Amino acid sequence: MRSWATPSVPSLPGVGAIPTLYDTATGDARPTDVTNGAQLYVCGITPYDATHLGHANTYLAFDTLNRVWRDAGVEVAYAQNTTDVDDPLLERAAATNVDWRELAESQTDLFRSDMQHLRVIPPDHYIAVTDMVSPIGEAVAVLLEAGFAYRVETLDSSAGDDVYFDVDRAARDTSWHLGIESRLDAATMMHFFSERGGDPDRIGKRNELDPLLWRSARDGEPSWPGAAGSGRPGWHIECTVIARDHLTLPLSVQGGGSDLVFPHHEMSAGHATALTGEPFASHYAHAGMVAYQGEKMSKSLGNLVKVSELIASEIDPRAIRLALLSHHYRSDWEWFDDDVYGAIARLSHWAEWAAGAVAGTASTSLLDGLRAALADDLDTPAAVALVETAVQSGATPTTVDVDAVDALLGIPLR
Ligand code: 5CA
Ligand code: ZN
Repeated sequence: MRSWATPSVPSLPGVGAIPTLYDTATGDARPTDVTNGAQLYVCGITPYDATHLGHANTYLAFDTLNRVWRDAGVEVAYAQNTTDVDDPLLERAAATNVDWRELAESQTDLFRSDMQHLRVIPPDHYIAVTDMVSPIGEAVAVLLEAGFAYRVETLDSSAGDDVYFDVDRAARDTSWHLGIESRLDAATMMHFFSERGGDPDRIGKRNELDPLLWRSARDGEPSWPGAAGSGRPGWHIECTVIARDHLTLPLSVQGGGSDLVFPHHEMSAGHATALTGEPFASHYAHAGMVAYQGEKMSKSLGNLVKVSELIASEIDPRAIRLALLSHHYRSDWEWFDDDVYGAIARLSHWAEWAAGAVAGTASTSLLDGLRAALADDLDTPAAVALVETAVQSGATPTTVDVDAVDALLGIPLR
């Protein structure tokens, strides 16, 4: 599937350091593993109501990682999915009387345009689940054959069997187990599993936490013929197969917002290990949740501030980027409508400062400082503070200073 245009990224003198990154699975920050180049997978949107500032915040976190790796001379291979067939998308399409494909297409288009405005470097592989149904079905058949998956009868006599992943069998016969990535206790797992698309009460499952791999065809729902019967993919296996087929495993980083820690990333990792015998990723990285009006910004609650609406009201997208990067990617924080005006004022001071730049080719202390801050678990608030200090100092910048803000923070000032 097409992605979006690549922003220009100025080259900088010298090279930055390989970034350290906090890993949810171990609870510590350590250097990212780029033995096979950087292999980055970031979970994409479910395209039914895009793009709100929470989404943007998550994609900017991984865009910063991408920029820091590139600045360190690392080759980056980046894949992202769109969950363009799933229950919430189908429900929204039905509720608004729109064809689900049209809904997915229009919202994916909006997302592309928002990402381009925000100067996010596009993934090399931008992959729709509907384009991967066949390999996903084959992977489900492989898991059935190997005994990591089992069929569960549906009450609907017109439908075939659904297929579930056997978490206990995987824990017994592979290096994966529940908790390996999330480190959550059983009660918390159960809570998130129910809240985030799981079905603990489904009769016939071996373990309440076994996740759906393949949903057999139902009347009125989209389905495809497949190696495990006619149906459509479950949520977690889509990301496993898209990552496996477009990148080299283990991933350097499996990324997303913190609402994906469990069950999504834990189960995607379980499916991958059952399929390949290897761990899915070296790092599991998660961005914090952005709230609005006191609650997590979410499509289901509808408390959204959309990037496209801010841009339509003539807000400079660079100010949106600056407002978001002023928060640490791992913190949970709340958006207030005034935030963007602070960022607009700051951006205009920065642009005045940049307009006076004199030619420079050598590394500067601002460049060194930005590199150090960002290589330390993507500390963008520290990076923003360093630029602010340079601007406030009254000293004349060089073009290298200005290019550093563009290349590393994605904010062109000239
Ligand atoms: N399609 C799946 C992933 S395979 C999905 O979670 N889609 S989503 O549209 O719901 O979310 C897209 C990305 O935005 C995910 O990484 C999610 O963690 C992140 N996200 C969603 N809401 C917020 C929020 N309020 N703050 C920060 N990130 C968020
Ligand atoms: Zn995903």
